[in-house]
Amino acid sequence: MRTQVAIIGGGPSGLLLSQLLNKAGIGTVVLERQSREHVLSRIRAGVLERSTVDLLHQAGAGERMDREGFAHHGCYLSSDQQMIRVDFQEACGHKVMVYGQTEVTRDLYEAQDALGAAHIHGVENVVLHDVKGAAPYVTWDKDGTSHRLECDFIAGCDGFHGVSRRTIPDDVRREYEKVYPFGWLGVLSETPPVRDELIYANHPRGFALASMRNEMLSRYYIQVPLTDKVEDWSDNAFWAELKARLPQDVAADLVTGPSIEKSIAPLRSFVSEPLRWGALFLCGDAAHIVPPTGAKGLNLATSDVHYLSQGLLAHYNDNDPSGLDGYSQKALARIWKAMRFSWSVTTMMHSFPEHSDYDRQMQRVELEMLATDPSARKLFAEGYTGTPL
Ligand code: RFL
Ligand code: PHB
Repeated sequence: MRTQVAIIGGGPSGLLLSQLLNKAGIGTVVLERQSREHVLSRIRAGVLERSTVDLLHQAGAGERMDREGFAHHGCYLSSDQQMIRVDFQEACGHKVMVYGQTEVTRDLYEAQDALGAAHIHGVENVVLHDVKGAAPYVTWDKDGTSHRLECDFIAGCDGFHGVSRRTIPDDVRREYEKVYPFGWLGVLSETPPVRDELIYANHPRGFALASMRNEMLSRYYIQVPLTDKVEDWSDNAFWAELKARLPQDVAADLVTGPSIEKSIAPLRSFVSEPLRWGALFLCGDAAHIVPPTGAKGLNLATSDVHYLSQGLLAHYNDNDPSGLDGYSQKALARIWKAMRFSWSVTTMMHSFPEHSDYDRQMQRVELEMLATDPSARKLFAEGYTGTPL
């Protein structure tokens, strides 16, 4: 089997890349370890920056998002009982879209089906070969048979635990990592959201987030120690803890109900450089992880895909190597800015076991600046709505 671009991983990065390339007449094969149903059952991101919204339109996968997504013109940050609203529109002239990653993925799969793009699910033991040589190829096993795919390029879109990044030798790869001493316990429930905008809550008991998917689907998170297990948290215990961390007037309005999904995600910041090694290009979570506080992970994945697809188009259409040669540097410049934003919001909003009274004063003054200083709100709004591509 032969294709132009072999794509490892059929999450949002792999699907969007495949879609943008197929639309431009470039052949791809997506190799995904899980079934499509499994990929579509994962509950993850909820907030799309304008650049992601634009890219989904460009990919021909934005129609349902336009109908069913919700434009958000601001969000709240709460500090104990105080609610601080950052008006994105007023502070920087932009907005974000609330539309779940599950829906983005579903729309991309449907757009891929319409183009007849090639996907192989249930692949095991994926290995990347001759990545630095003239004839790269990928092998895998499926249903007890070995397969081989020859290609010009390989896109590593296989997430943090994938095989692509680890194919780059240790002496080439430089990794930067910060692991936070807590995780987020998330609950999805068929209840009306407590407010019509997101609330990021700083509270001495720990961080909480009130988010949503639509008028009858809420997504809430609370900070928990890394040692906690999902089974430790009954629905009742979750709702009681969430209420304790939200301002009292907000908590009084909270409608609770049975959870339809409950999971714990650890928080980390991670970057692996470079993003290119020979014919291999890393995109999305395969190359970097941000803590979810800034809502940046999916948005960084789509901006990587934008830069890579532009580079591949210039290569195939104009024989111009500059986009591919500059991919790593260009994508990393944007990635590091989003790293800073996600780290700073995470640091401002969470309870850290090692925090002193001094650190807590720093959090208080940062939140106070957001409440009182338009230039602080502008910086936050620009970071949240996203750096232009
Ligand atoms: P994914 O989604 O992990 O997809 C990678 C795919 O590769 C497959 N795979 C393999 N396939 C073949 N062979 C192998 N060896 C393979 N190994 C892995 C996997 O099965 C999978 O299908 O990475 P991708 O495509 O780069 O997308 C990244 C995003 O999923 C991620 O950044 C976001 O979900 C992060 N994130 C958020 N991002 C935002 O922009 N806004 C948000 O509001 C937001 N909230 C979140 C989040 C992530 C969260 N969790 C669970 C970590 C909230 C949470 C709780
Ligand atoms: C979500 O709705 O899942 C969500 C929203 C904003 C974040 C993280 C997660 O910062």
